[in-house]
Amino acid sequence: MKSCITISLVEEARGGPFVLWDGLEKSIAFAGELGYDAVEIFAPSVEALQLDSLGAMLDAAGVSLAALGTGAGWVKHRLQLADADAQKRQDAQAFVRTIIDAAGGLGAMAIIGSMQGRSDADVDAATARGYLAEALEDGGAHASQYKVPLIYEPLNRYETNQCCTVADGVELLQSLSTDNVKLLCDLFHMNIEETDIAAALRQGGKFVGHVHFVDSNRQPVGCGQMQYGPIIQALREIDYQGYLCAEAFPLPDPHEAARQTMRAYRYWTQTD
Ligand code: LER
Ligand code: MN
Repeated sequence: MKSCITISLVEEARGGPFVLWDGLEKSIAFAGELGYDAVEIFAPSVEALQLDSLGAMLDAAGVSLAALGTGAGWVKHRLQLADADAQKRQDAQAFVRTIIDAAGGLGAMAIIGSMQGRSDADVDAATARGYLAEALEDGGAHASQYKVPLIYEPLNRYETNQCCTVADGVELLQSLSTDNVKLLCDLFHMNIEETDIAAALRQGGKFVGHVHFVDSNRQPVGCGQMQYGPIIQALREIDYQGYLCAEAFPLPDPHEAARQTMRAYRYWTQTD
């Protein structure tokens, strides 16, 4: 399992669960200094990614790009994939495609989390789920040209009513014709929704494509009450070889949160 850390470039997301906030170049360099294998970037738009120099920044720091989040489509542009309005759904899908293209060009995955939207008074549950499935079909097929999966993240009940558990996510992915969509298992959401996190990961099996590595209270690993032994054991059993990516509040500060996660990552994966 490889290490990864989140970088946010989205000012509107201040206070959110992203570790590094100090701009692309400094954040990537710092991730490299600490020995992280990769970064996951949350950007307001493709323009903010400085694609003409991002590859060089990553190379200089010796880190890979694991993934790009699409959440700014919702947080900043108020677009989501299950919107009642067909034009807005189309704009949301177009935004997702720009992120898939940017990520794919660097061999990285795009993540659909908050962009999945929710059912409400205007869109019933089956319709919202159908819109999401269409978007995942489209995005999964689009991502395949880059030989990377599209990543879909079940979220806790306070953030979506689409899929809140790994089992829900697996059911949704199994209903698709593409097999190029995988699940993001965020331990924070799982701690709220799952009966048994390790059992859920085992059930996720080959569908598990990315992990947000965080403690029960969304603080860095080791700062809450999550029991990591059974979780790491389950990930080993399903032969998970992807990233354990720190998506946590930058507490007590971004640098210490990054150091704490790296200490915890080394402790839990030392026999890998
Ligand atoms: C949101 O709660 C989350 O977990 C992120 O990964 C953003 O999509
Ligand atoms: Mn997450």
